[in-house]
Amino acid sequence: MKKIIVTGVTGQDGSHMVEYLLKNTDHKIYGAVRRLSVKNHENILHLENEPRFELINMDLNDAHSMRDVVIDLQPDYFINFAAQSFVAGSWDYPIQTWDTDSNAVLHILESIRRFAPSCRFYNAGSSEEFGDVICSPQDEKHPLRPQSPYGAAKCAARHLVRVYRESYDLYAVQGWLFNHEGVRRGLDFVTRKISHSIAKIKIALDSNKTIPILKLGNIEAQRDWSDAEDFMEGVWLMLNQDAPKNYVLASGEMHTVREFLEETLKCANIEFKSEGSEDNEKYYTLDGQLIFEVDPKFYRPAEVHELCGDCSLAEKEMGWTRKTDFAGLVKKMYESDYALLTR
Ligand code: F7E
Repeated sequence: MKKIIVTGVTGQDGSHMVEYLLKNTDHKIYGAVRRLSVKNHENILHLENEPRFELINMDLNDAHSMRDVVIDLQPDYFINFAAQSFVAGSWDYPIQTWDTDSNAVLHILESIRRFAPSCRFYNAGSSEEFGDVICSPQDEKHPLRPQSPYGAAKCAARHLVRVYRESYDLYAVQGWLFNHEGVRRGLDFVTRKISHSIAKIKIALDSNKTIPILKLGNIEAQRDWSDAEDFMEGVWLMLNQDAPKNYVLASGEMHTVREFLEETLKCANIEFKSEGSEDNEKYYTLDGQLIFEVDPKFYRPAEVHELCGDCSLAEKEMGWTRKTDFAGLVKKMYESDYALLTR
C-alpha cells in the first residue's frame, strides 16, 4: 500500500483530495494537521473512522517537524495544499504568506531530496501567478506577472519546484489552478461570501426580518471559476504521468463577480433593481429593500482584473475534463448554504 501525505486537509482542497484518493486509490492517506486552540476539523469529521485515513501532526513552518515526518513515513506522494490562500490578506500579513507559501515549500523539497527522493511532490500553484495578464486565455507559457504578495510567493515556490526537479531529478510539479470553489469554500472568498449572504437575505425576506446587506468590492473583476471537486482528479493525474510536467486547470470561461451575484439572486428567486454606479452602486428588491451595495473597503491595493485559463494541454495530454459548469456551481453553492442556514 502506497503512502500519501496531504497537507491542508482541514481546508476545501485538502479535504476533497482525501475523499478523491479514498474513492479512487487503495493507498493510505496521512492528513497533516497543525494543532490549533480551537479545532477546525468540520471538513474531515466524516472521515474520522476511515481506516485508510490517519491524521498526523505537522507544521509547515517548522522544518524539523516536516523533516521528521518525511523520514518516518517515507511517503510515495506528498500533496501540498496548505497555504495562506486569501489573496486580500496577503497585503495584511505578507511575511506569514511568504513563509507558508514559499519558504515552507523549500523545506518540503529539501526533506524529499534528502530523505525520500523517489517521493512525488505536488505543490498548489495559482492563476494569481499570471497576475497582470498580457493575453487571454492564459496557458502554461504565459509569463509570471504577480500582483500580490500571495502571487509573488507562489511564483517563488514555482521556481523552487522547477530548480529541484531539474537539479535533483525529483518528480516535483506545481499546477496552475484557476479559481475553484464549492460548498467548503471559506466565507471570505467572494463566491462563498455571495452564496452565504444571499441565502441569509432570502431567509430574512421570507420571514420579514432585518436584511443583512451584502457588501462587496470590485464587482467588475473577472474570474475563471470551477468546482474544486473537479480539480482533484487533475492534480492526481499530474502526479502520475511518465514525466513531471505542470498543467493549467481551468474552465476556459470568464465571469464577473457581478454575474456570480446575479446568478445567485436568480437561484434565490430574488428580483432586484440597480441604482447608482461604481462606488455607489446598490441593489434593491422590487419593493425597495436594500440588499447589496458596493463598499470600497473591499477593494485591493492592486487588482488582477481578469483571468481566464486555457486547459487544453491538460485535456489533451492527461485526458482531464471538468464536470460542473458555472450555473451548476452557483446553484450547488447557494442551495448548500440555504440548507445549512435553515437546518
Ligand atoms: O476574489 C473580487 C476580488 O478572494 C475574487 C484564491 O483561492 O483564487 C482565489 O483568489 C475576486 C477579486 O479570490 C470582494 O477583488 C470583490 O478580484 O474570491 P477571491 P482570488 O483573489 O481570485 C486564486 C486562484 C488563488 O490561488 C487564491 O488562493 O473578487 N471581490 N468583492 C471580492 N473578493 C473578496 N474576497 N471579497 C469581496 O468582498
